[in-house]
Amino acid sequence: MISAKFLVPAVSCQHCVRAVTTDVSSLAGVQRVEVDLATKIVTVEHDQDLEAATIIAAIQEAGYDEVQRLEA
Ligand SMILES: [Cu+2]
Repeated sequence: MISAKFLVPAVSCQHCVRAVTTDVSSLAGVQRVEVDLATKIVTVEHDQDLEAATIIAAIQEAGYDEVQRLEA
């Protein structure tokens, strides 16, 4: 299991938290999604074979174009 962090600056309310959580959770291999509204950091626990690019794409599909991967 890998824990990856992404900064999503446009996350601003509980609606955003739900949208990102729902889209990322729907990916195969995702164990847990946590969105911190204060820091705008999305933490995703996932299987080894799920790539960061796939998670970023899911966040962008939720409507948040700017996504920055943070080093763990
Ligand atoms: Cu919002």
